[in-house]
Amino acid sequence: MKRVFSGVQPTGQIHLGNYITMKNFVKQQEDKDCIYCVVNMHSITLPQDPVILRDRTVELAALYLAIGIDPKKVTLFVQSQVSAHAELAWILNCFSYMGELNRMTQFKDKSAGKDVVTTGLFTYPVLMAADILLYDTHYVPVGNDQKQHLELARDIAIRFNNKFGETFVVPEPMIAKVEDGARIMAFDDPNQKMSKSNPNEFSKITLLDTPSKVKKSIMRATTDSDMTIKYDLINKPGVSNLLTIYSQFSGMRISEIESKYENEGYGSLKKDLVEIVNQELSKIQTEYNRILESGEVLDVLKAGRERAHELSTVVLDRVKNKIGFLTF
Ligand code: LTN
Repeated sequence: MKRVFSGVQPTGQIHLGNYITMKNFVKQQEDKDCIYCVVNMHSITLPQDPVILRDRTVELAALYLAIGIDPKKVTLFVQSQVSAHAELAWILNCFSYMGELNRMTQFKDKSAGKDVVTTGLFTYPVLMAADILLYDTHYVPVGNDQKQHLELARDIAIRFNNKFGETFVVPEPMIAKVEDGARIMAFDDPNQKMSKSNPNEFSKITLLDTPSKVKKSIMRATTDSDMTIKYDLINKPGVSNLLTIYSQFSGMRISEIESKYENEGYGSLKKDLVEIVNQELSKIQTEYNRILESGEVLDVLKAGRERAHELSTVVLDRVKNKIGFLTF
């Protein structure tokens, strides 16, 4: 079975864009060996409140389960609980170049204008490479923003393999298509991606939002004055965004939705979308609360950590042998 690895940071709330990506994680569990990781070690590359970080770590795991990740099929665990990640990251740091890390656009963006920039932020992509390479990963579902990091992970793997012989599986990206909801845009500005860091609360919907917040966000969403309900990313980005979300939540094809609303205005599309989104969020929220209250999320994380530990030890020992570290 092909192996998939992906990580999500336990910072900020999960919005619809993240959710649609995570729904794709649920699909993968049917025919691939999926390893999903709460990457809290990546989160501390920027300052975090310890109490909030700990809560968010468990909450993100509960949310994974609430949206349909099946712990019998998937390995779900917390990065900091498997020390092989830190160990391999250190080793790979010694095979990564300042020059290539300096070219990472995310680093340039996140460090721009800061007085203090930690080396953790700088070597963040090396830790991500370690995450992926530790599990002989074949595929990594990534958005556009992470493509460059995955490319670096491949470069490091190839470089190491060339020097020491076949050690790492070289991972391939799995890039979602725009029609599959890869680019969910902000409600207040459909030319910008929906983002955790956007300060306008109505720019996004998060999975734990109330029905009235969902309603306000969608009803206020920026559209255009042309009034026809048509998917056209260039001329009608706002309406196209609503159609993409509608399609992802209803399972209907975009063309079907266009015909359904042929003689209708934006108001009725939006009203129905509010209903559809609220129905699904309400199911997720009920499940989420049940999972957190029952404490089952902690059992899942313990089992996940065991399996992740077993798998990663094999690869880490392989690496240690190659570079001349003792493994007994
Ligand atoms: N950098 C990623 C999170 C991440 C990740 C990974 C994704 C950390 N390690 C390994 C895929 C594979 C992000 O911020 N989206």
